[in-house]
Amino acid sequence: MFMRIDHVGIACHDLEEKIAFFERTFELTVVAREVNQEQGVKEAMLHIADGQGGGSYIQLLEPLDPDTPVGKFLAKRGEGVHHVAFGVPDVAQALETIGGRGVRLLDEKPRHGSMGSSIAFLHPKDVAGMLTELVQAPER
Ligand code: CMX
Ligand code: CO
Repeated sequence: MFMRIDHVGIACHDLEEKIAFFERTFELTVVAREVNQEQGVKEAMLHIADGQGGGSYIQLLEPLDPDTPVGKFLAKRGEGVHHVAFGVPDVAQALETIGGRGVRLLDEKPRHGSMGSSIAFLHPKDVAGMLTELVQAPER
């Protein structure tokens, strides 16, 4: 069902500072920067590699507001890994299948994600404490 790891999302206080750190330390390149009002974040995608089914990335996330998922996470836990995103061929279908197996869905329907993707989240308490995102690449 999962094709690959699409990205690892990292919560940070200062997006520009963390972009500079990942660029100089790991020689990664920013391929997209976006503000996603619906998710309450300012974000950057840093490319790692290309594989079957699409690329893999580090997603750096700065909250737009303290009262957002990433803002609350930072206040509670500080900077660090916020979620892991799996690439799937069809998010709506994956939600139906995974929801049917008793995992709470944070999104009943796919939403807009980075670089034109469709995304949806699964409750971390039902996935071994890991906030899980499903990502479907945009139609080419
Ligand atoms: N990873 C693991 N556990 C998490 C978590 C995370 N990122 N965020 C919250 N939790 C845990 C908390 O530690 C808490 O556990 P305890 O009760 O044991 O302390 C529990 O989940 C509830 O957390 P909360 O702080 O009360 O927060 P909420 O329940 O209000 O929200 C969540 C948590 C996961 C439902 C919410 O963050 C959410 O809907 N996330 C999905 C959307 C999102 O994260 N968007 C930003 C990324 C966008 C993108 O990738 O494009
Ligand atoms: Co993400």
